[in-house]
Amino acid sequence: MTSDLTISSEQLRRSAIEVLQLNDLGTMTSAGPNLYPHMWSWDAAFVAIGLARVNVPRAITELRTLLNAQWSTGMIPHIVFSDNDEGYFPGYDRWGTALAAARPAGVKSSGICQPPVHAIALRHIVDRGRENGGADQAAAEEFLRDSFDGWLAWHRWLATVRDPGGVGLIEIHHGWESGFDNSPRWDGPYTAIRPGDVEPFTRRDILHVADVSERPDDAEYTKYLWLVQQMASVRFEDAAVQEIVDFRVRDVFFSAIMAASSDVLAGLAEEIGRSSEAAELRQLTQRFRDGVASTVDPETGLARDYDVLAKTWISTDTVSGFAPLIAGGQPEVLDRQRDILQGPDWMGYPQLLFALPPSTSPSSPAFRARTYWRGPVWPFLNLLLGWACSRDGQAGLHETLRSESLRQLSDLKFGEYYEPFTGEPLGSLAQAWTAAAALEWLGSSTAPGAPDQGAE
Ligand code: 2M8
Repeated sequence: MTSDLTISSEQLRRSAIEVLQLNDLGTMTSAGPNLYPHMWSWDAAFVAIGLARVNVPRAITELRTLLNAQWSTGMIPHIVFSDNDEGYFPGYDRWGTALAAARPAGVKSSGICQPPVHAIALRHIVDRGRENGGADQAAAEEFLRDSFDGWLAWHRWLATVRDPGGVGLIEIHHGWESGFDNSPRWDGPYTAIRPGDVEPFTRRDILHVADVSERPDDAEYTKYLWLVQQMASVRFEDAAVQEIVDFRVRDVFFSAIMAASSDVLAGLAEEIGRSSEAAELRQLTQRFRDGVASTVDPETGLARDYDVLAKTWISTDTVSGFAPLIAGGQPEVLDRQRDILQGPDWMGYPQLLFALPPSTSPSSPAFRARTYWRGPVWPFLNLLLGWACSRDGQAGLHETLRSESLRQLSDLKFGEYYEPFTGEPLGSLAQAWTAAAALEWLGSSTAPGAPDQGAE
């Protein structure tokens, strides 16, 4: 248990709630107070999980706002813009989505997507609603019935448009779609990109971090914007984007979330009597589990991405290699992965301040302790891993992730990401999904009736 938590769980809970309030824009939560003044798709799902611990109706509002931005194709965009036009680049105008035929009227969004964690968030909302009973239960169950077709359309769009060949792996068209923006996973595909003329730009992200070297550099941003420009040139029309875009990668971690979320959505479908959709979603679960398993390198035991344009596997020592643990599936693959995860290259790396997996293994030459997706620890990912452990009955690993996460988060800074050796919070402080992760960890005990986590 977390005997060395230096603050009480009540203090942590209160501070986490304050961070969500600070980011609360009314009907959406900004991903971070300065750096990210809009709603991000997978951040919103984690935020909803945290909110469901304290305010079920507000958690519902979060997902409803996101779903209102769903395109007519079924795609859920990765950013829903708030009215703050100043704070973030690229903003709505630069995206060029105003000309996209599939974008819903009256909503400002980007034109790409992020991993589909949303059904998992919906499950949490329904569960919290039922625990609370009364109005919370009624609202959560009504939201499940009302929103189900939207989530189903989202999964169907991913399964058809982003995996047309049915290989069980989702194709992404921008590193931003993975959520692991500048991970070493994408070095190969980005190195191959030769941007054409990119309109001049002024970045805002570097105004909001203490050390600009933590963020991607201008050359990387030029490529990011080139891809946006390419997609805008065909008005974000799905088939045309796939024809022209310079980044086409089968993302194993995205695919694992697709498998896990489809499974959860299938369970929810059964609860509301949608049995044929439940069967369809179970098939998707199997397809994407198999797809993820097919990428595992027999030598390293880690899952890999696939570069469609270069026709090569992408092998990196990044946390995405543990995609099978998220997807679920074959016990022998998962057992081996859990051993590797807890071994000396990952959670057992001797210099780690907390036994939590860095985004890149410190044993890898690609590891950078302070650079964004190249090494720091990301708290929301640990929550996702912990959730998968609970699903699979892995109480021991769940408890390690939980107690170590609570120790990490007891600095009350709610960093976007953390330096693995010193525990320094980096990037945006008061990051919404980090606060949400704290709330969920505090609320989710593997041992029913376990004592309060504070040591005071
Ligand atoms: C980061 O990505 C955005 C672009 O989408 C950025 O750097 O501007 C990533 O960490 C992503 O995973 C996350 O959803 C987003 C907001 O927290 O920030």
